[in-house]
Amino acid sequence: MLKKEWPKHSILAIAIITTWLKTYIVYKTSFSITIENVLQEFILFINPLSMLLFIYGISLFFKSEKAKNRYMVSIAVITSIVLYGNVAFYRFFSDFITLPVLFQTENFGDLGSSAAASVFWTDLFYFSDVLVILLAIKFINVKQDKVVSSSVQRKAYYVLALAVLFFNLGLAEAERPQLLTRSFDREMLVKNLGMYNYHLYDIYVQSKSQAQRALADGSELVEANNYVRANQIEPSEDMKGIAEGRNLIVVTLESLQSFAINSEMNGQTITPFLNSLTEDEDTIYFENFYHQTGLGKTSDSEFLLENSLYPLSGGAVFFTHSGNTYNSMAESLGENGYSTNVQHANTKSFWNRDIMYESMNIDEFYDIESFEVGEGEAVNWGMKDIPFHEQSVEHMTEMQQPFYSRLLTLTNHHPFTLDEEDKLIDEYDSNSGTLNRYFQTSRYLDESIEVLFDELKEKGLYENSIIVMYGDHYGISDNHNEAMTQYLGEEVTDFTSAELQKVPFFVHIPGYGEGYVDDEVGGQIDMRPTIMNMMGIDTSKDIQFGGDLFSEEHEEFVVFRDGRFVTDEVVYAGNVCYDKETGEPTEQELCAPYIEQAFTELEYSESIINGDLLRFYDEEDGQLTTIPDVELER
Ligand code: GP9
Ligand code: MN
Repeated sequence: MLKKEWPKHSILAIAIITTWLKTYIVYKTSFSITIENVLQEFILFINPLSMLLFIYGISLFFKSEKAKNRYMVSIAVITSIVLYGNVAFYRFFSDFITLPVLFQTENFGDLGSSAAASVFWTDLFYFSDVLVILLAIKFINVKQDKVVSSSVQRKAYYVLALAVLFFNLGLAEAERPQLLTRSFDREMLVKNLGMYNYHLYDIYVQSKSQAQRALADGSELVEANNYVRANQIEPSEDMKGIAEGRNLIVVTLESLQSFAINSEMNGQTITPFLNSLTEDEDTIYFENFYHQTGLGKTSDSEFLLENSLYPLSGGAVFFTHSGNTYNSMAESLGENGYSTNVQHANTKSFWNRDIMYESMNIDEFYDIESFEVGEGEAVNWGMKDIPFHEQSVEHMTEMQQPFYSRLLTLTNHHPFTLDEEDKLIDEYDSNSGTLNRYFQTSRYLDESIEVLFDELKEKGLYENSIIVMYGDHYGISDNHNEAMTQYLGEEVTDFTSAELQKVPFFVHIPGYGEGYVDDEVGGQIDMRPTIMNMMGIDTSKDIQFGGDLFSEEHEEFVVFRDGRFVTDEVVYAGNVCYDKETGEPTEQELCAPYIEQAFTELEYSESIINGDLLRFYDEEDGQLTTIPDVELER
């Protein structure tokens, strides 16, 4: 029986196997997908299979042999087009296709003309499975069997397909935890899910946000805007325009938490240079400043910085809403005569930056391609921070001034590995290798900042710039509480954990002369209004959820992305209200009024992103653009 049936599905088997193998060969020859170990290679190998089983398997439902064959050829053609489309795109953009790029007409125009210029006859290989299937149909004599596949057979087949899918997902989860919820990199998605599954996932993510967008109209903005206006504060008069016309350099201090500043580890100073800045006459250091990022980590911090909106509760907004209209700090500075860019020695598709930066109107992105990584200059995630800063400043010498240049550091990133020669202090001695190494990489990051300052001075860029630096998010998660308890000498409770969300925030203004340590409670949401006021740009009509940290009116209320919050008196975490001073639980009433407000604030910000509501807003005159008769509160 089995023997008899085998030939019946031979075309199906041939189709699946050839498309599968072809896809794997294309992965290996037409894309540069980094493979670090055998497991990753295995995942890459099996990842086309589940989807191919599903779609080719539909042929089992066809009655006529002809229709069945025609269907399989069509699938081979469609999957080949998808694959080849990605190859063509990759040749020019070193990235995989995602729906938003197809709608960004400029991108597409570029692609069209350049792709046409280099179509080779060898590209026919990308369609080789179509040919194999056609030949198989022609020459293989499939046993003619009047009986259509039984439903039991089809069920068994789809159980197998599902099993392959879950096996693949399981391996991917083991290799890259939170791959789907965080979805940090297209390459990672393709590597773990496969090209075809990736596209389905991309379609799902993008259509979900498109649907929410389509349902939204400008009227929802009225409420959010009213809330923003009701909480709006007057920025500081003293700091207004203090850096007007200067270059603005914003440095993201990867994974740096405030506990490393002005403290020691086994008698060794962790961040000597940054410590010196806290006492520097040209620096204001904020010691009660918190990160507010969610799953989007670094990219969320960039989002907060540029827009003064909260990132999303699920997923990374850089991925899910990269097609939105934003009124970023870069855009405003651009309108005020600044050239704007981001420098980061990593692949540009990481966190979907290449696409999101276009939406935020950042003129240029110096990604890994703009840097020369010499021998010994890469570790862990990529280029080391010291050569990165040297080359970044080199780039600055060529920028049109005044510029806004944002530098994203990378060395102090989990798993915090360093080359021997860059270890300037010893490891710590806890049971967490992560924490032990963290001190060393933080020390290296600190060293690299000193290099940055020196380079700026040497290149004559220092005096006419303002340098703002902030820690993006935690480096040491709650998984290392035991080791942290040892380091801090006190148990890490929910209260401590919330306080550990403090990240450093430095405002360094060469020539300022009145530096101090500021204990104002603030968060990343406040960076945009604080910086813009110093740059002399009026943001009174912008929709921002933060406020100028230098203003007398600034409200000491920081909402974390997960709903926890901190004020100057209380910390609310794990549904318990703590006294900020003592860390002891206190009366719930002290937190009660803020609980609702924290929620409302996150909701309004989320509705703006989900509905892409800023497309209805004209920040020039603070008016809704589509519903002219709605009067906004001012
Ligand atoms: C990657 C870098 C680190 O480009 O920004 O990302 P993270 O994992 O910290 O979000
Ligand atoms: Mn980061």
